Amino acid sequence: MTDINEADQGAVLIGIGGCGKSMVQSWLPRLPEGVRCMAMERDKREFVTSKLFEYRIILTGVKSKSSAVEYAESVQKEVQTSLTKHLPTLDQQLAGSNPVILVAGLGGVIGTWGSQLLCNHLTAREKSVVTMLTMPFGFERERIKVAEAALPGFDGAAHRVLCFNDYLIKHSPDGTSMEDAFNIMNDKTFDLIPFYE
Ligand SMILES: Nc1nc2c(ncn2[C@@H]2O[C@H](COP(=O)(O)OP(=O)(O)OP(=O)(O)O)[C@@H](O)[C@H]2O)c(=O)[nH]1
Ligand SMILES: [Mg+2]
Repeated sequence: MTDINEADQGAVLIGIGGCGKSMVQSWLPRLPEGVRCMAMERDKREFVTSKLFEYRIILTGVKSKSSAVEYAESVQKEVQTSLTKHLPTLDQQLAGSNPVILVAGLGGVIGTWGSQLLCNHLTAREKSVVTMLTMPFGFERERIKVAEAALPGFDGAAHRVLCFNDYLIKHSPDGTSMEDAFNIMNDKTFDLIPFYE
């Protein structure tokens, strides 16, 4: 069996949930050679094109849509149950890759709990984990509560980057559509990616 820390095959980016996936997608044209991209979502239909990611984890068992903080524990369990089935294959996919960069927006279900569970799983296996997390907008009050509740659960990561949508949005001129604004914001975060741990 392959030792998951055996060889150094370079960085892997894993876009988790809607925000994580969009960010990784927006960086694709600028990625250094050899960086691999993967993604995790709740549903196949969440991928406009699957070809962008060389490996996808589909958490089909996750039905919960709520990101209210009072349901956090049960939602987290639901994600854990679904994710556990994928871990042996994922570990093989990540064999020799270093660092593993988890990219997610906090406040929703998959991005928050999927990235946290993966962070803890990989850290326990002594992988070098980088988290690139984005805080929701201030007006997304319930999501901010979930994000704040989740943050301490990422303590195991070797390197952490925390972005704030309230700051990222300042890069978009007034009147920009939401879609364009996200594209500009996501593009701006490229320079923050620590490819080498
Ligand atoms: N910067 C940026 N932020 C985003 C983007 N998409 C969503 N967000 C932010 O990220 C937060 C989480 O949203 P998603 O990533 O869509 O949530 P999710 O993890 O897919 O959650 P579920 O759909 O509930 O499973 C949102 O509340 C937004 O603040 C994006 O493309 N760029
Ligand atoms: Mg989503």
